[in-house]
Amino acid sequence: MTVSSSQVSLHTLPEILSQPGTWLTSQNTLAIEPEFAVVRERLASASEILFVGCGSSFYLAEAAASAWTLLSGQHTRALPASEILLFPELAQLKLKGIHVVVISRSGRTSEAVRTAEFLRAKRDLPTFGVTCALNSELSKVCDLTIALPAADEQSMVMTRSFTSMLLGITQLATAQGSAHSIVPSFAKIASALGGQIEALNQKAEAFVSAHTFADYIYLAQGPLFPVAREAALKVTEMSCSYAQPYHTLEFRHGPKSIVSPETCITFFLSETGMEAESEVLVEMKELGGIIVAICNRAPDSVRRAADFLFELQADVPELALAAPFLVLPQLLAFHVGIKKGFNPDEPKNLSRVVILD
Ligand code: F1P
Repeated sequence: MTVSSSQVSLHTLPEILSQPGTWLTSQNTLAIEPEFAVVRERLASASEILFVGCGSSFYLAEAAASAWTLLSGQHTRALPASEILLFPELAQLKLKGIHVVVISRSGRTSEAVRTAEFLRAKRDLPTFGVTCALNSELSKVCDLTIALPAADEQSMVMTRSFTSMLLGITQLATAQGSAHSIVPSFAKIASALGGQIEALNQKAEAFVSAHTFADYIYLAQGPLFPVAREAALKVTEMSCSYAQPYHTLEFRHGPKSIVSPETCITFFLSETGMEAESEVLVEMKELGGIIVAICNRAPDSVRRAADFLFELQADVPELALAAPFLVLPQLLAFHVGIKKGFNPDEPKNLSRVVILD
């Protein structure tokens, strides 16, 4: 007897499905938050912005860094908190004018809080927090902190918190008079996804029911590469499946040896790299892989080759695609977890927050 997802998981699926609405709520919250304008002005003067996080929040830091550079032209980097704590010299913190953004859903992760404390107190760097928790440990050690409580989750794994904080940071970058006005895009991506998310969930459940995979590969380039890394983490956390992210064109240089009918290969197709990336997709289909194609609009070659095609079909700048492109992989990871007998609300071996002694 298969257990239905609603009998096992009480939080994760509703939280995934709530993302379009949560994005709009969070956007409106930020627009009226007093700290938002101050953080925006402080970051606008940075010679470089260092984004920091742990786990999903590190991949979020990478996605935020890409979006920020594309929007504002400023130099950015992303590092896991542990790298700064263990190898501060390698973190190259001596450049004048570095500002730091520490991302933590809980605002309690020891490595994230300790890093914020170290950078502000020992390296005298302006340090800002982005979290989903109010009155957090993180806020006590940062100059200023932006909170998105509507995006917080009951569940262990990060889904809507990841995409909402990414869009929130993108909103910060946009407000600096960047080349693109991306804030109007949030309503467009929420509407484009909201109109199809229930059907997408049912299609994802049916796809997972019809296939059993031994390996999960996630491929992306540019601002979508951190999305591939986060998607790989989701299927590992929710279903204990082995997953690997690669830059799409890098996959040809060796890792493609793994491709078989038991390999699920998810392509996050950018608009900038569509021609080159879709050639890899067609090649991997010819090698026998099962192809999940995620794009804004699919060229005919992708439409013919994909075993599962998701098109957002929204008239938005490319970097606004990162958040909505994550929803299908979250749904697929959830249903793989249910099929394998796990409860995605309480993943094996995991705690909601990593607190160190
Ligand atoms: C970071 C994190 C999550 C991970 C798990 C444990 O949490 O590593 O990325 O999925 O929930 O905690 P946070 O610092 O963003 O609260």
